[in-house]
Amino acid sequence: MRRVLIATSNPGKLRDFAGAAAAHGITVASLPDFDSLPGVREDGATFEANARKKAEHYSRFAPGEIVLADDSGLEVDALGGAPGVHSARYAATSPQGNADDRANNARLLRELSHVADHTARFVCVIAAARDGRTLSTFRGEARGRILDAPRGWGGFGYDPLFLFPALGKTFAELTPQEKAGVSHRGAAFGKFLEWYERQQPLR
Ligand code: ITT
Repeated sequence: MRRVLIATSNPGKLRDFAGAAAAHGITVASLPDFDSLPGVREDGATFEANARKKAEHYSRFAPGEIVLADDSGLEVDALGGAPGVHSARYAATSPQGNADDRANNARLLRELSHVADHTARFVCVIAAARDGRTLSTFRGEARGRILDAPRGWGGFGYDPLFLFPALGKTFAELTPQEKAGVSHRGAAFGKFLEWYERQQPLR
């Protein structure tokens, strides 16, 4: 079975990718020894810039292989698109460190406590790189609404607060496969797979 390497420190993302890949007869694996590799500073102004930066950096540690990295986050309309590229560190006390999901969710609820419009979208940009060069990028989005209290135990990050109206469920109430079918990451990964299939004859 074909295998795609993913560079991420976030086990929730890896589960999402596994859910998205399962339907296509592809497996995903973390980049070997990912935890021992030097990190990369995610200081880009956009999801795309950070995704490219991560994919290019980590692909140097797996010569000749296509390595995927994703940069993603939540954009809340009434908050002018925040937390956006800062989603992982929304409640962080230092500029570099990520905050844990509970603290990030608590801050989001605080910021929205006196706001009527709770519409939001998740955005994911996947970059595919080989030997330090980005080959292509793929973007996906999912629109929804932020609840006043968490619901569900699956997923990660802001999933328990993100209601997907068409299903009447939060992303934390979906299985990884169900989430992949409607999520920003699933949409971006689907575009990657279309591109990947086209590359096969050339490789
Ligand atoms: P890597 O950079 O190592 O992949 P990370 O978690 O730091 O891991 P990002 O910098 O891309 O990744 O930050 C993404 C954050 O956006 C993530 O930590 C969540 O807070 C939020 N997020 C992104 N996708 C999400 C999803 O599908 N469900 C819930 N929250 C999500």
